[in-house]
Amino acid sequence: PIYLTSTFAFPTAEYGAGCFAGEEHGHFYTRISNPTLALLESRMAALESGEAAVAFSSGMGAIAATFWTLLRPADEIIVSRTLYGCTFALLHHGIGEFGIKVLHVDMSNLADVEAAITPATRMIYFETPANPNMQLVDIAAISAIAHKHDNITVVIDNTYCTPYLQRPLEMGADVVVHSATKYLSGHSDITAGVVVARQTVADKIRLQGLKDLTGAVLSPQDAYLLMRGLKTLTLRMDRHCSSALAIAQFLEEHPAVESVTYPGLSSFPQYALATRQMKMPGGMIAFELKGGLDAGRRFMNALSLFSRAVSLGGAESLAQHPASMTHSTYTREERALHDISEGLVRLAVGLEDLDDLLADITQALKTLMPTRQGL
Ligand code: 4LM
Repeated sequence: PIYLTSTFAFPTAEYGAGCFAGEEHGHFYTRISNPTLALLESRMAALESGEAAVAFSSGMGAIAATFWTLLRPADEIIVSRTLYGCTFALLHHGIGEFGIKVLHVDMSNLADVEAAITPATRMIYFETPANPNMQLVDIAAISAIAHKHDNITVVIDNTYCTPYLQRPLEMGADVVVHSATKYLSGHSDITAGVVVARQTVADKIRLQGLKDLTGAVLSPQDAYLLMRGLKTLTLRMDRHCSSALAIAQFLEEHPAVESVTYPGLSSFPQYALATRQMKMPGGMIAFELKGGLDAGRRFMNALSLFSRAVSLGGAESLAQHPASMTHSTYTREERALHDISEGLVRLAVGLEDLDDLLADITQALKTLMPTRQGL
């Protein structure tokens, strides 16, 4: 059932007081808990092999609540080099301005991560694969380094993979965050976020990060849609992955294409890690055309089945330009420093017929090829 209520009646005044004192465990206000959200949370905890989960109204709500709950001024957070644009903005224009030191490290070099840890380090945070350049981070290796120290929480944004492809808690991470707006819900019809963690950590994130600091509670109606999406997660991910692999292979062979970055290609620099850590290579492709940004824009404008749109994980295939869209929160200089090329085009491969997708890409690439007179 969808419990469309913001508040719950107390049978007695004493019971209500007990709820607020933490002595009673019933639902009493939906910003703290709701039966529909509780069902979603128990399913997400099970899928990620975690003890407990907390649902949010967006991925950014989940990430912000996690940072604000687990970090304090003078703490240090080590993050990977490339992150989703709004996570980067939250770090640099949000928590970084409140006295928390943010340190970006190339996590493919484990010694650099080790060297960056100080007594003030409280969190290591990364996406793998990273949005938008697909760089991977070795979850087990980084978790092992972090846990040689007291008090460092390893937090992983598992949006690109979902627990079907990668389960960070089983590899030693402490907390998983999701934009459930993407593959988990799967239909581009809601925004949602989820945090999965140990019970004590999840309780803290619920009572501080969700209840007091962000108030970013998911609507029960959207929790229902998210649970409906979860029922087809594996079927959808199988299709996203098989189509993305075929498209990546096709792009790699095409004369108009400069480079393709996709974890399922043997040319992918971290192919061995991808095979070890991910069940399948996912539905996201980053690629560059010969002719860079200008060619990328012409390609995007020529697409007709792919939509020009940000986001990912829905049924519809999307193409976007990170430097001017999702990662325009970085300055041009910051993008150069963080390995986000100006010419990169990002594809979120959807569920349409593969031949139709390949035909659309083929005709769009054709517009970039030099035409010979008379042909
Ligand atoms: C996009 N991404 O890339 P909400 N973590 C990751 C993400 O890709 C996103 C979020 C968190 C895109 C949105 C426009 C790895 C979002 C943030 O959008 O707040 O649910 O999640 O196109």
